[in-house]
Amino acid sequence: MPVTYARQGRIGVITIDNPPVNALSQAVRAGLLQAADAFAADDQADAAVILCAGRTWVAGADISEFGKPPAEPFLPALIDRIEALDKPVVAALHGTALGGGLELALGAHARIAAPATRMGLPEVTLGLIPGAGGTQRLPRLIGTQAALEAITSARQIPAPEALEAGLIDRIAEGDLTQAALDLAHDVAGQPPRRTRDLPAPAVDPAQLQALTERLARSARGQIAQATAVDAVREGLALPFAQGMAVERAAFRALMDSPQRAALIHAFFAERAVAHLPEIQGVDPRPLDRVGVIGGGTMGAGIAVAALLAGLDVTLIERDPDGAQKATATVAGLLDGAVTRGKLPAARRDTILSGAFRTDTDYAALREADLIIEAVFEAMEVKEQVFAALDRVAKPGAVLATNTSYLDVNRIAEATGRPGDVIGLHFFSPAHVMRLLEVVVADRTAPDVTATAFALARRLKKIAVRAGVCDGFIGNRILSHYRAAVDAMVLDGASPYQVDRALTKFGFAMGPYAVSDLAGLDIGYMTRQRKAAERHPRDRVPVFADRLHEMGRLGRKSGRGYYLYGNGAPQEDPELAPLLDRVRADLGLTPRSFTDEEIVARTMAAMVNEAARTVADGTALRPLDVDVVMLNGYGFPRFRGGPMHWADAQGLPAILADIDRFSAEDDHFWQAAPLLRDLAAQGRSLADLNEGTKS
Ligand code: 3H9
Repeated sequence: MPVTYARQGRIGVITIDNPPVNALSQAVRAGLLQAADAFAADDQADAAVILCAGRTWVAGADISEFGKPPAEPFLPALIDRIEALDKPVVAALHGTALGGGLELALGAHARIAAPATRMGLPEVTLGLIPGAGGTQRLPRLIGTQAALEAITSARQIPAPEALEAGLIDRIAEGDLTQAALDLAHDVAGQPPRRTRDLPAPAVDPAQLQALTERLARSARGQIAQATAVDAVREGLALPFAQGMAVERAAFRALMDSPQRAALIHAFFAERAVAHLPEIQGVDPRPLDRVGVIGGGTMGAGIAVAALLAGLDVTLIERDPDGAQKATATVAGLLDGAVTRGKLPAARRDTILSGAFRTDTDYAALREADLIIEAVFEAMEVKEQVFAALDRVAKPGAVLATNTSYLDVNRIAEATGRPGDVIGLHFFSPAHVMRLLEVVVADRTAPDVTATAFALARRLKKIAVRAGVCDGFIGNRILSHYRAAVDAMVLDGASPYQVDRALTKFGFAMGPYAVSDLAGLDIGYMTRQRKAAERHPRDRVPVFADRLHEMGRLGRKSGRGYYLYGNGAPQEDPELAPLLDRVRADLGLTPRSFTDEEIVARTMAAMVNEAARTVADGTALRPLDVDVVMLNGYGFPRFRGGPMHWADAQGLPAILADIDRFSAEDDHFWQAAPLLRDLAAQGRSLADLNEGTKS
């Protein structure tokens, strides 16, 4: 029984106990309805409290029920029933009161919260709007503007702010249950204060307009945010019951939308990646002291990520000058965290004077539980570092490389303890980006993999398991679709059009703007590295080499594909003639591409290579690819990731595109056998996410 009804003195106590997050499953809704009826019929109870067992108040509707046929009782009706009771009900919140959970609390007649409670309506992050009264009750309690801000941003409001805004009535001092019972005693005998009966607040058209414009930028391509604004505005202009009908209709329409399916896939996929079969039941090794080798952008970022998570960090640089620079970089990044309100200034000071130190001698890493190397990307350098680490690291220390493409098996063989070696591919800036590719080499011990996943949890990052290959999951797929994009530019597309088409599709940035940000020397070095293994039919982006030779390195040199001054990046009028010259030298006749064609080719290349990474085990499942591309490569979340997107298009449609492109270039465009097999069997990539909730 996930919901129980009992009585303490003259107060009815309704307890929800549905671990892990007390989601409002059908059983919970049915139980709540029964409990509400029991309370209504209980002459001995003058008021009731609703409490949750476990770590949190209700965190929302049960998302795993979405997309399935809805089952009664429906949440809006249940909340209406509770609100309509003629004896007061107190909601006692703790943990996170989210979505339908907060809506349930809004239907109660008084709300009390433990001091650390956070409240929010995160439905837009799932492609939905609040569907159980949130758009109509929240504005009545805290005003239209504040409600719109909360709903469209999905922000979690801390208890003190909620109290000030009028969202809750009290913050519990001491024991929450006792404080809730006290509040119930205080309101017992009074007429219930129903949120629905509060006057609908005014809507300021100018503020609404400003919000709509802001959302057009911040929620580009997404439909839920604008739908939420409309539901609040239209609903508040009507009597409550009609306002609820407006909300319900909009909620139902979104429930049927591909964006909802994509965003919920992303939600469950991000959790599924942590359930790695090979480490089930395996204890991670102890992890308190971290060593970082190399204090460049990456090393300093990793050090800061670890420091912010409360770990002790020793950073090794080559000489005192390097160590001093690294300290300055780390201090600068910590300052940034203070400025952004992520770190109290006092904690920065204790970190810098206690948990963080630099050294120039590997011997300082003798006590480290985990050592992460972030030195120059060259096999000989890495091998030297690992051989040296082998001499100083204590037995059982995890030895990690932050390489983004090198062979982790070879690096592991440079030590006498390959079982302790693993790849930890952080993304830059490492203290901000949430993705961590955990590269498991042939001989990596399971408890080393478990330690990597435990580290990710501690750093609040999303770890995805990857196998060893050039580029692992993300960079391997990137280099393949990047080749498709560069081929279009060779054939006549403008890099600016490519960037526009792909940002319109939803990518955070276009590939050429990304090149400028990373530095054109990065791609140049990669091409040099791979030149020897190049196939005669591989198409070389000669224009990129030309720009590099001209010293146009991107943002850092003020000029790459774009021009960088004080304002926004500008298109460079000299780029088109340069491209024309390159094409003429290669004997290519330029042709035009539509935006749709650009997207189709980019996506087909991405999906094709992604299917190969799944087929050869580099990625465990299609959902692992999706999580990598969503969190490390700016793939639009509302499209769910390339594998989810491919299923939504239908694999036969993707294959038809690949076959069409293959008629021009059958060297690059060869359909992955996995795609062909799945399509022939009428199956989807999602079928391979077997045993997961997505
Ligand atoms: C909604 O409410 C619609 C209504 O307006 C209208 C309805 C008519 N359902 O994240 P964690 C699972 S929309 C089902 O790792 P944390 C999760 O998959 C909903 N399952 O923990 C995981 O399972 P597993 C609005 C859920 O401590 C486990 O619980 N609400 C749900 O890092 C632990 O989750 C939201 O969008 C759910 N609602 O974070 C809130 N939530 O162990 C979504 C979680 O098998 N949830 N699970 O992998 C969250 O944001 C976080 O889970 C929360 C806890 C902050 C609560």
